[in-house]
Amino acid sequence: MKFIDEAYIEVTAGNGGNGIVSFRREKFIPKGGPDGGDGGRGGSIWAVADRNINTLVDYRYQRKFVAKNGERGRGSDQYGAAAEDIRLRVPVGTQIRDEDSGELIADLTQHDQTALLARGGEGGLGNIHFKSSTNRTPRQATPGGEGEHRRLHLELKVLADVGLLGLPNAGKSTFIAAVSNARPKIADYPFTTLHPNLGVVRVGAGKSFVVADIPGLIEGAAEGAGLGHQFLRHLQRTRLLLHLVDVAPFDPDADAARDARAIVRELRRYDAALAAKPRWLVLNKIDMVPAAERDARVAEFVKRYRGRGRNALPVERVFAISALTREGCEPLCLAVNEYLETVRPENVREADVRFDREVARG
Ligand SMILES: Nc1nc2c(ncn2[C@@H]2O[C@H](COP(=O)(O)OP(=O)(O)OP(=O)(O)O)[C@@H](O)[C@H]2O)c(=O)[nH]1
Ligand SMILES: [Mg+2]
Repeated sequence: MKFIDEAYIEVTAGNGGNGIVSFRREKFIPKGGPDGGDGGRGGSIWAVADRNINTLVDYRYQRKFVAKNGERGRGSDQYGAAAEDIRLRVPVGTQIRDEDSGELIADLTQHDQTALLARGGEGGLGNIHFKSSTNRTPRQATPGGEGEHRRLHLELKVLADVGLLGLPNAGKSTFIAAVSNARPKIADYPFTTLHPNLGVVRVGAGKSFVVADIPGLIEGAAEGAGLGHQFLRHLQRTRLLLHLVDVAPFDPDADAARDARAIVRELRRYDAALAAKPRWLVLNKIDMVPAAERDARVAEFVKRYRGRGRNALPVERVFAISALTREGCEPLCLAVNEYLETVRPENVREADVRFDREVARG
């Protein structure tokens, strides 16, 4: 299944059926009263969050949704039937905006949560409603109301407590596989991960949090380098970012600290609020550094990453781990959990997030 996190659709609700003018015609009753019924309501269009789907790919194939009109009223006091509503299923985490006004119409963050996208027109009134003591033969009826029409922008932003950030090959997927139930693809070439993977990390009885692994980010992503930077939207709902850094890059000319600073710049260019989120440094692949050199390597990295003067970057917490051997992973997860408990009583509701093995395998 293809992972798609953005789509543009058009929804048109049905018009209400017209009310009609009609009079009873029965044998032996020369002047029957009005009996024109009301029109039925036009079909409305709704969005419904469904944890069983996790991509907007369906809305790349079908983009226009038109609900049926309500039936017109008929004689003999018969009301027209209402048209059926259309319910569009979207992944949990989908935000829906009016493309023309930019207004946020819905942010569906829970399974089964529902939002009205386009309201069906009301049915018109038949002439039975216009009868009065002075007007026994009303020739009046009202037309059905028009259904709403909207152009919409759908954007999926996954729900996770913690987001992983870093260059390709930093070991993000290896880390999420080491600490959670996620089984993403891992490989020694850049851009292995092409879509977010979610994993649940369990830290002791009843305690867990959700981590999002996303594609690698490189300098120039804002201009489209690598996979671009659009997937950073999946970090926007997180409470904490873990910036993974390869402390033992294969390329001898690589400058881990400089590259890490470049990642922060890209983050800022995408969204200043995202760059302002709490961000911890996680120095990965520490197994590649001889034990005696580790402390010095970490200290040197942090010093160069932080920088000086006006361009100094904040350094909140620093961890050295090996996602491969799992060294240091547990203390990190415990610290993350402790931190999340201080910033928010409730973590992302696991029940609302689906961890699709099919998609995870890519
Ligand atoms: N020695 C060592 N290798 C590691 C460690 N973590 C990851 N690797 C290796 O680094 C390579 C890249 O790992 P991935 O987990 O795919 O990296 P990623 O950050 O998800 O990469 P992209 O998905 O391309 O952004 C793989 O060959 C891993 O086996 C580690 O702690 N130590
Ligand atoms: Mg990956």
